[in-house]
Amino acid sequence: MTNKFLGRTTALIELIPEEYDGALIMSQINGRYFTGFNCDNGYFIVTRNGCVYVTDSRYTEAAGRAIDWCKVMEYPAGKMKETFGGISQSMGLKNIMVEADRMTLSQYFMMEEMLRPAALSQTGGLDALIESLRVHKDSDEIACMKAAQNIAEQTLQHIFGMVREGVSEADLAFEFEFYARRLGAERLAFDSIVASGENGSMPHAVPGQRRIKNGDLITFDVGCVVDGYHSDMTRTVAYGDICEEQRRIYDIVLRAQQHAMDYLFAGGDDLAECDAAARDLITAEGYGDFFGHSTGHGVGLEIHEFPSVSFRGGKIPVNSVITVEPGIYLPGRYGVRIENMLYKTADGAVDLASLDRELLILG
Ligand SMILES: [Mn+2]
Repeated sequence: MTNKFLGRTTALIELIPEEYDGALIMSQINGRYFTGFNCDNGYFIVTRNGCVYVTDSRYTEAAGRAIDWCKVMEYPAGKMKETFGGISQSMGLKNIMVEADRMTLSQYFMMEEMLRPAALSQTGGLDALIESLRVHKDSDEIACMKAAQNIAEQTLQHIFGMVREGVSEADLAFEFEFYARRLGAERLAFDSIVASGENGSMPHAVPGQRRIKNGDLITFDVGCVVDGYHSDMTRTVAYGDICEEQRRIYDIVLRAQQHAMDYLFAGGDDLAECDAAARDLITAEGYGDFFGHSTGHGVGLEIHEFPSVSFRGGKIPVNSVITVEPGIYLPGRYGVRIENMLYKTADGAVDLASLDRELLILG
């Protein structure tokens, strides 16, 4: 069996420009991606002449077991500088790339001091190289995201059964977390959004004490995490008697989402065209001013990752996972958003969501 983490690390080394010996990866997310080990204090030094993973005594044993294809070292308390200085010298490091997007200035100065005499890169570049690898999901990653999505769907159906007059947004959000974790979610992908009635016009409303009442549209934006991988889904449902315009904007959003998804199913691979497929339909129906955000985003080890489905454009990478989530938000009144997560294949796309999208009227 080939080790996929060694494979990812090797792929990164091949992307690193010649003027650098290698890279220092110290963010938890990227460390996990390249080693499979989830640690909040790991320093993965990747070079053409070998790799070393450095951590402290809390994690040495577990790291040694998890990363058996690379040298694992412990820096003793108070001996960080000696340890990293020794590594830098023995590996002959001169110029190292760092994760400019993911480190603080203090961390930069600290590592510059620790790894002397090696220099750390002062411009970005490593982040984009890592992004270009992470964006292509393998079958294990897809399986995790599908599992997370399945838990979210089962849980949301359970929540739909709880919607009645007087129940608060906060109650529904809390029950979502409780139920999802009991079904095996390691955690939620983000704080659930439950936005009812006039709160629905705020795309990222925080669930509060507002209670469900007749005539509400209720937007649920929820996700779970399985083995580090996130799911993301939004459904808007109605409670009781809704008006003609509420039905109308629901129908427009659903058609806009379907239009963008059909673009992907048919093999479309441009981010701006995908965004426009949803946006132009909403604009043509007269609600363009009420759809302010981009149509979607990449999902994976993080809930929002490369690429962005927006006017900025660019190719949609094969094997990436992106969301399609148009919405219409009428300030002070109500809002609708519908979101599915899709897997982009070589000649089309696979919908990773299976929960119904027809308007569900509860109560
Ligand atoms: Mn989303």
